[in-house]
Amino acid sequence: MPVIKAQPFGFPFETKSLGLVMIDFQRDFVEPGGFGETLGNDVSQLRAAIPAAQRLLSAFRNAGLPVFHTRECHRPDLSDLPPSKRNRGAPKLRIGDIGPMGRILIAGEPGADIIPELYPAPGEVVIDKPGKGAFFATEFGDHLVSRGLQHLVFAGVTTEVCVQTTMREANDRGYDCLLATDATQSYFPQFKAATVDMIVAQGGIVGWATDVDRIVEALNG
Ligand code: C5J
Repeated sequence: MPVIKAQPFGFPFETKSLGLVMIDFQRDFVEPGGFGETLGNDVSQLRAAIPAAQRLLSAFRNAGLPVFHTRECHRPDLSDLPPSKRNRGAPKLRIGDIGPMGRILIAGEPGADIIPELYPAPGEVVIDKPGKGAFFATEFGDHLVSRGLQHLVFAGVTTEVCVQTTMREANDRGYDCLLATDATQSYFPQFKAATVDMIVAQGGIVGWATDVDRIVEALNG
């Protein structure tokens, strides 16, 4: 079985059961005027993950392996948006309000779509999710089961929120999860570092972590 060099130890995988999960690389998180900025974040920080995420995406596509993209967003009628999520804090614009990229975090609006640099290719599954985790209230789990996947590589934003939540959900469901450390980013560098540390701690209690070069190296055999 091939093994990817990783922390806390090598990540063994079978190519036939390997998939890539690209979490929430949406304009609303990465570009000015979106959800991330309304919360007071410097969204430019997330761009650091894009070049490595592009290399990872190309490697999976070239290997003919399945790629999943997720988008955190809500129905236009807000029926899947809990009031607790809409009303929390004091953002400049709330979810569903009209911003420069359309309604904030609403399915079908330009801001909720994936950034052009990492746009899904035809045939790649795109999961719209109302929560931070990709399994909650979606068909994501069914897609993984129907393709017989067991080993999942994760990239995306933000590391400690939707990426970590989805990795934890996947780990609890019995998947082997590997975080691509340079293809994920947070608005808070210390939170990214802490997330990587807590994923690999205690013998990989949530999973594994490594950089994109190690993953590409292993995919290229
Ligand atoms: C956040 C996400 N940070 N995609 N969502 O609210 O991580």
